[in-house]
Formats: sequence, C-alpha cells, structure tokens
Amino acid sequence: MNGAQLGARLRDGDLTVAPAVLNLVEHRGARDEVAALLREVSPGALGGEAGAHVVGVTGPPGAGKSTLLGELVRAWRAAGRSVAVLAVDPSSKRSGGALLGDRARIAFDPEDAGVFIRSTAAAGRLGGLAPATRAAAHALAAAFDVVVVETVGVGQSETEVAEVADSVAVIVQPGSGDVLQFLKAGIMEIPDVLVVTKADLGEVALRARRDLHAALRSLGATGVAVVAVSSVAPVSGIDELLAALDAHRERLDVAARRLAARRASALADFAAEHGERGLRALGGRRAALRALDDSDAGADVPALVDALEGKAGVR
Ligand SMILES: Nc1nc2c(ncn2[C@@H]2O[C@H](COP(=O)(O)OP(=O)(O)OP(=O)(O)O)[C@@H](O)[C@H]2O)c(=O)[nH]1
Ligand SMILES: [Mg+2]
Repeated sequence: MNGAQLGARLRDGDLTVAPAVLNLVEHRGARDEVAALLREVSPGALGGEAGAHVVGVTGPPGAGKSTLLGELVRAWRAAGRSVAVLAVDPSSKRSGGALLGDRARIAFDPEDAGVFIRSTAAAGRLGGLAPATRAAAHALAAAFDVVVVETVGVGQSETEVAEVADSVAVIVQPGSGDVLQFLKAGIMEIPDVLVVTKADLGEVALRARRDLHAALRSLGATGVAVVAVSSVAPVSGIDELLAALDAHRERLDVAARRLAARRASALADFAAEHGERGLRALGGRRAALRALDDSDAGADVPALVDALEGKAGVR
C-alpha cells in the first residue's frame, strides 16, 4: 500500500495499517510517500482536527513510565478506547538511569487489536523529536482514540513532546530533586499534568507530591494536576490520572494547539534539512514563524515545509 492508501485507511478508522504506517515513516527516502500519507489525514482532508487525544509522557530514566503506561493502556482499553504508543527509545546511547535489566516493557495483550505499541530509536537531540515519530503521531491520531508519545529525559523533553501532544504528562519518581529544581529554576516547561510514581513507597511519595505541588503554586501554575500513582500492586491513582488528562483535554483549544504544533514541526523539519543557512535564507527563525502564521490552517507539515523551502529558494 502506498502513502495515500494508508492515509485513506486511517481516515476510515482502520487500525490494522498501523505497522505499515510506522514502516513507511521510518523509511529514509520515502519523503513523498509520507507527504501523501499526511495529506490524506490533514485537517483539510478530515474536515477538522484528528479526533485522538495525543498524550505526551516524559520523564527521567527509570521513573516508571513504561510500567505506568501498561496500566494506562489497560484502563483506556477498559473504557473502550483504542491506544497507540510510540516510545522513543534512547537505550543505544543511555548512560545513567534505570539499571540495565531493571527496565520494564509496556505490558499489553498482543491479541488485542485495539492496542498498537512501537519503540523507535531516538534520533540525535538536535531538532527535537525524530520527524518519523511526529509523522506517525499525526497519522495515527486520525484512527486511534489515544496516541501516546513517550520520551525519556528532563528539561528539554517536555518541550519536544509538546511539539506533537495535546497534553504533556511529566513522570517523576519520589526523591527526584532534579525535576523540582528544574521547575523552580524555570529550566523546565510547566507540564499539563505531573505524575509522581511509586506511591506504594508511602511517605516519600506523598512528600514528593507535596513539594511539587508547592513548587507549581509558587510558579502560579495552580491549574496543573499533581497525581500520585502506583503501577505495582496495590495499583492506585490510575483513574485519577485518566481523569486529569481528560480534564486537560477538555479545557484545551485543540485546534489552536495542533496548529501551533504543526508549524513548530515544520520549522524543525526545515531546520533539520537545511540548517542555519536555510534559516538565514528565511530571514531567521522568527521571520519563518511569521511566514507560517499566514499559511493555510488546514495544511499538513510536509506542505508547510514545502512552503518554507519555496520561500527560502532551497527547493
Ligand atoms: N515500587 C514500585 N516500583 C515501580 C513502580 N513503577 C515502576 N517501578 C519499577 O521501576 C523500575 C523502572 O520502571 P520502568 O517502567 O522501566 O521505568 P521507565 O521510566 O520506563 O524507565 P526507562 O524506560 O529506562 O526510562 C522497574 O524496576 C519497575 O518495576 C511502582 O509504581 N512502584
Ligand atoms: Mg521505559
């Protein structure tokens, strides 16, 4: 199946094409096919924004993201919602973090056609999320009810994942003072939902939750939910977390956030392809964003990149 056919199947709600979609977007040199795919699922083609709730899940290595996602997937499925998880795996160049062999995989039922999970290797830090991950998230959002993008890190990763997600959840484990410090110092963007894992550890988790809550309050971010969860028995907090994510999505101007995300993605793709020289040809990053402001709101990312390339004369 080519890109356009895959896109049409997604538009019809066909979840079985998800593996083929991932293979296509990860294929180097398939740029035109990926553009055709994204055109079929663009807001213009869908008659509005894709219906999925796109959720970013990010946090330091070993915080408990994968274990938590196993529980979240189970809860979303129990609520009748289909789920795709795109996990960006930095393991090839991992230094610290979860001990080797201490990493949990996302647990799911392989027989369940309503769940799709794929790990992709992380591209370099430059330019944020790999274009393949962003393209996959945009595409799958046309068919799945929930699309999760999981990234590892703290400080930069919430900004990267905000390029595609409607709601960003930052996951921390008790005693991770770095996240607290990063928040207070403004190094880290304020998340939409904060999650403290390993609540089964007791007092230390409650203290972490209180400290994070206080830090957010002092930053004036009173609307941010701080949820404590345990992903091992006795499992707790999962329903609260689902409710907090849904509440954030309900408050959100989805169209505005997606539009901003597509424009940021286009600029990132353009910069990855043409570097500083390309940006200079556009008159700098700000001028480029201004140019994108005037573009069609229903345009997909490849179309926006095309427009930038035309403007810069680098096509
Ligand atoms: N006690 C307790 N341990 C947990 C909980 N959640 C995860 N863990 C453990 O914490 C370790 C790391 O969990 P992962 O889910 O792999 O964490 P991660 O954030 O996905 O880690 P990376 O993918 O390496 O960044 C594993 O040994 C888990 O069993 C929890 O709620 N309570
Ligand atoms: Mg993990």
